[in-house]
Amino acid sequence: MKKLIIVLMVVAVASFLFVGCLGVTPPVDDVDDVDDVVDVAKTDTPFITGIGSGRATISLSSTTTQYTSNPAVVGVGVAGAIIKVYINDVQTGVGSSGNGGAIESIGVTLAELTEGVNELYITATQPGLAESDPSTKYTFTYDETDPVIASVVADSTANTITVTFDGPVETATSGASFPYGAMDPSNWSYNGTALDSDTATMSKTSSTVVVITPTTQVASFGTAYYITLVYTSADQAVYDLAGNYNTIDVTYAGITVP
Ligand SMILES: [Ca+2]
Repeated sequence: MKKLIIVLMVVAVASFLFVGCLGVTPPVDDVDDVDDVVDVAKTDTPFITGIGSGRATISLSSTTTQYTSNPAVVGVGVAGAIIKVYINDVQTGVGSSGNGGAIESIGVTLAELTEGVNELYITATQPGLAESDPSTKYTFTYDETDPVIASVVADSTANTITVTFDGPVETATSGASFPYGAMDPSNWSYNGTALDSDTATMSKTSSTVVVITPTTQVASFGTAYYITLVYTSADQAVYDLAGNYNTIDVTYAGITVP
């Protein structure tokens, strides 16, 4: 009898637990509702074919392409979609794709860009569908500061004055997008003595480093060494690759000659 009571109690407890478990199981309808939200298909992912029509202060890191006004995104997506432009994960522009899916010149404003490297992508959203995954990310450098001289090293043995800028400047000697003032000796003066093609030659080790070789021995210029990038006109200024240039003379002092 005792055993029977124990067995009955065990059955009763087990039944209670079983019913309790059923009680916390979500209703079937609720599960379906969650699935319905997840199941909304995403719009096909669009892709960017270029960033164009930009101001001169945009330069893409992957190319030497330069732009002269606000950047605008061009790409391809599905037809009739809302196209959102994100820069550094913040939505900064919106447009739409045409009937053929073409995305034409969705602009973003310069105020939305930060100096340095920026990352841009787009998404597409068609009616009734969820926002697509981000397109391939496009990295570009935004540069709105004038080029400056970062350092100068004079070498009396090699008879050279090596000038390093804070970043790449236009050093092409032909076919340049901007004037190539860095490679024009008449844009330079050393210790107040203006240089020109008769008194110095120019070369470069990179687009950030140019070398002035005076025809006169470097050390003979004097003892207090400084170099000046002489601003003459916009046509002859030293430009960075984004098209910024100084509008006043820039002097770098404290040059030591070994
Ligand atoms: Ca710059």
